[in-house]
Formats: sequence, structure tokens, C-alpha cells
Amino acid sequence: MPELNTRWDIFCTVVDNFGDIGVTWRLARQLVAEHSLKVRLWIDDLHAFERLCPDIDIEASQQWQQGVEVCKWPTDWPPTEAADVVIAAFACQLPSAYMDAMAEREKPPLWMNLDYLSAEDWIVGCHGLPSVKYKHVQKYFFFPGFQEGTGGLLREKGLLERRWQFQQSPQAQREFLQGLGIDRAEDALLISLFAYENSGLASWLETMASDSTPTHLLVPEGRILADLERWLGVDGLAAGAVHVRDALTVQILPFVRQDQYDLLLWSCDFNAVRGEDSFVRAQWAARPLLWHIYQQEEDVHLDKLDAFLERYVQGLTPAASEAISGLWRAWNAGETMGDHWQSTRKHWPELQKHADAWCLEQALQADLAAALVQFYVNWI
Ligand code: TRH
Repeated sequence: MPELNTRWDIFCTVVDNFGDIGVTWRLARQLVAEHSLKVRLWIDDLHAFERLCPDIDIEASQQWQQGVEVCKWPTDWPPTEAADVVIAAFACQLPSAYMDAMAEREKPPLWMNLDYLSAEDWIVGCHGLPSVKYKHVQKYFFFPGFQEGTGGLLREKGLLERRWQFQQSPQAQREFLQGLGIDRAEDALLISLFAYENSGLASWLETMASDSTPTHLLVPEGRILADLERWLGVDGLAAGAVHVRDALTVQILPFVRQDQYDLLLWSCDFNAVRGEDSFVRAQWAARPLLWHIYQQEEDVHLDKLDAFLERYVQGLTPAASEAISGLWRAWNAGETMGDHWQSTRKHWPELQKHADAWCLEQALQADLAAALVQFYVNWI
């Protein structure tokens, strides 16, 4: 890849949750660290950002974080020179003054829409195609994805090697977990749970509590806590709380910084994740996982769920495939989880091996940051 002395602007509006900022912050850091680019990240909500990166100053209109120029999206847009490459994350609308600045450049910038992640087949046909124009500035679709012909997934250089080393070291894992106040029993299944509200949770907890082997469930503070409180019969769950119900220990964790969240996923035997970014990180953890997909209108998210499952289960025996698919579908429909969890547990060694193989297969693709840079190189 040639040395690129270019400026990139990434625009992020926080619609809800943490996925918008989670993805753009990760991408911005990687473009700086691995491609030596000058990156500005424009964000409209620094509060959401602070949860992932507590070092930020939420009052600052401009600040440097890990080599990225982080700018608060101003209400009144000041005169700003447009960058060489402009990324609008998740179809966010750029400020009109900035669009004019793009059009005024002698050489128009490469303008891309970084789309939502999907495993659906149509993604391949649309990735890289021209979208709308503003004056003479052309916008392009850029689709992340799991298959050849897409923009790939965010994956930092050396990520899998770092993960492997961590997972090979019981001491590193113990130290990390102890830092979060987690005292893991040797024989307990360790599970992390990051999810939206879910009426299926109670039946899953019930099954884990009555299991013959112990489970230690780690729950970062978030939207699932109300369901958990209801089942435990307690109020005001907060980080640090530990409750034991028969074979199940439930422990509430603080929402940790993004890099620490990776270590949490790497430490657990099973990860329940959601949305987009944690979903991808759990795949890099190479452990069996459960995805709570972000709900969309008219249930279009269910097509996305099926498209992913169809890909993911390839190579599994029919019984293991049925078990994991059943578990994911039940979770996303808020249905009873007990039988599905028991079937999943029966196929554990196979599902573990498969998670590893899936991770390696996905890592054969170019990572998303490299694919974006390559797209730019091809474009110039
Ligand atoms: O927060 P999310 O539900 O985000 C969602 C989705 O991205 C969805 O597709 C999008 O439309 C919507 O936002 C607007 O889930 P996601 O994508 O996993 O983002 C969570 C981020 O938070 C991710 O970067 C991981 C990070 N995280 C931490 O840094 N620390 C933590 O303790 C936890 C639990 C998460």
C-alpha cells in the first residue's frame, strides 16, 4: 500500500446505544495507527463516547485521543476545509456547509457511506457502487460484510495473535477478571451478557440456575438489568452486585472501556452480544456466541439474522446447527430459552471448535480499514 498523506473525516451521529460511536471510534483509531492517516472524527454526542473512552473531555469542542482529532459536531458549522476522504457513518446526513466545502475543493473528495453490517447476499452487488451526488461530488456505498466482495469487518492488526496469547495464559485472564472484582470458580461456565430488554431471559436464567454445573454470568450495566432485577426479585442492580441462585451466580459489571471489553469476551466461555460492534468482537473472541440483533421496523432484522445464521452454521452437524439456530431464534423472539440452551450445551465441544474455525475463516478477508484505504487507492 503506498504511503498516503491524506486527511480523512469521519462523521458519526449517535442514533441510540453505542454501536455508532463504537464502530467509528474503532475505525478512526485503526486508520491512524495502521495507515498513518490524519483522521478527524466528528461526533454529535460525546456522552455516549465517554462510556467507551472515559479519557475524553465531554466539554471540549476539539481534542486529540490516541492520534485521532475528535471534534464535537457543532450546531453552527464553522468554515471548514473538506478532507480528501469523507465517511458518513450509517447514512448520517452531513452538514450542508460541509457538503458545500466538499464541492468547492479543486479535487473533489472520495465520499463514502459506511453502511450497516449484514450477511445478506445483495450486499455484494451494492458494495462500492455509486450512490447519490451532491453537485459534482459522488457518494459511494461501502458495505461491511462476511463474504468476499464486501468491505469486510473491522479487525486490528495482530488482534487474533493478542487474543490467542491472552487465552493461553490463565494468569493474564485471572488478573484481568480480578481487576473487575470477578472471582471465577474453576468449574464454572463463564458467560458475558450484553443485550437489549428480553422476555426470554427469565427462562434462560432458570435453566442455568437448575443446571448440574455452575454458571457465572457477567452482566455489564445496561438495558437488560430490568429483566434481571425482575427475575432476581431485587431493585437497583448496579456494578459490583453479586447474586447467587442455586447453580447460577449473577454479577453486575461496570461498562468497561472498549479495549477491556475485548478482554472480557476473550475470558468468557460464551458471549451474548448485540447490535453490530460487540457482535463482531465476539466472533474474534473465537468462542460460541449468542446475538441479540438490533430490532428494525417490519421485522427486517429477522432476515438479517437468518442470513447470518445460514452462513455461520455451515460446517456444523445438523444437530449442532439446529441447536445454535434454535437458541438464537428464540432469543431474538423473546421466547423460552431452556430447551434450546440445554441442546446447545450438548454440542459444546463442536460449537467451540466451530467458533474458532469461523474466526479464522473471517480473518482471511481484508479488514475493513484496509479495504477502505484500498478503495481510495483504486479510486485515485
Ligand atoms: O450499543 P449497540 O446496541 O449499538 C447498536 C447497533 O450498532 C445497531 O446496529 C445500531 O443501529 C444502533 O446501535 C444505533 O451494540 P454494539 O454495536 O455492540 O455497540 C456497543 C459498543 O459498546 C461496542 O463498541 C462495544 C462497546 N462496549 C464497551 O466498550 N464496554 C462495555 O462494557 C460494553 C458492554 C460494550
